[in-house]
Amino acid sequence: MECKYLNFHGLLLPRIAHSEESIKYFENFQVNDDDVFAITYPKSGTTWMQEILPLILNGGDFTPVKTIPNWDRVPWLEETRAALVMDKMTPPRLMVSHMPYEFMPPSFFSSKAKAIYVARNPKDVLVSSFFFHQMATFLDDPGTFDEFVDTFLAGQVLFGKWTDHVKSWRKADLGDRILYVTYEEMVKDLKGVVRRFSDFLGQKMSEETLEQVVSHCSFNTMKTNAMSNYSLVPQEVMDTKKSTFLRKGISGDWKNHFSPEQEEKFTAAIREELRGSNIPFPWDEDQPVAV
Ligand code: PPS
Repeated sequence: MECKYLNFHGLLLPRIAHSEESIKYFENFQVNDDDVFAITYPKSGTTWMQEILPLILNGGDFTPVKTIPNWDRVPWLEETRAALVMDKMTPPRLMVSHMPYEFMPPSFFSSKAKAIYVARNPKDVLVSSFFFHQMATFLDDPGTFDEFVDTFLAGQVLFGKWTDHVKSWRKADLGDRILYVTYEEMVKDLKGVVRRFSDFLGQKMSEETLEQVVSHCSFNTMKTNAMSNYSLVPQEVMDTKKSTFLRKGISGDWKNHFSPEQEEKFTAAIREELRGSNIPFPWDEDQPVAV
């Protein structure tokens, strides 16, 4: 059986959306100073950013988010669709990427392009990914939850280890070109975060537009937007009987899935890998440890 993944420097990339050519396109891409990137480890809020960013940059025009699928509206730079839609985009171009920092195209580093890095509690990332692996027929079966905890910790998942991704982007030398935010902050105070995004991107937004954007980007509204909820994808590719893409949209769902033993093992492994990196571990309010 053909392997479902492409191996890029040890990272697993699903073949359904990546190819040797798409990676070449990514590596040779000429980044412009006014380009805007949302960077995420998979299952950390990518689709959410694909909804929010166009609305901020176009002053609250809802046409694109209601008429263009998320993967063409704000494409993944490393995916095959990028080469097809990028030329048609009007500046500022909006992109997402799951790539670790060191693999970004050389022109990214010399440009003034801005990046927003969204991180999510890795335990919730794992849960979201587990259900995604069950429904996405282009990914390997995740096995049992216990097995998937090990697979995740070993980095045998899409785009490698969560800790490597977070570390690579946290030590990024981009000064005020980068903004760090967490999925949890977005869940707690979407309005405040959207305001931070618009300030960071130098966009003015009226209170009325801000309210409309926040309402449109709520989980329940996005779930009904066919341009963002993956209902355009055939059932044979994403089996919605097993799980939906916009599944729960909450923080802390891990508590419904991790056993105490799995949680202990997982947290110990993540902390060990983040040790000395000075990255705060802000998710567990009962364990507010900076490692
Ligand atoms: S992917 O496959 O990497 O593009 O997935 P990604 O979009 O990064 O992550 C999917 C999870 O993000 C949740 N999501 C949201 N949560 C809250 N509010 C809004 N508006 C929203 N939009 C997407 C989505 O439900 C997935 O998380 P889980 O925990 O599985 O529900």
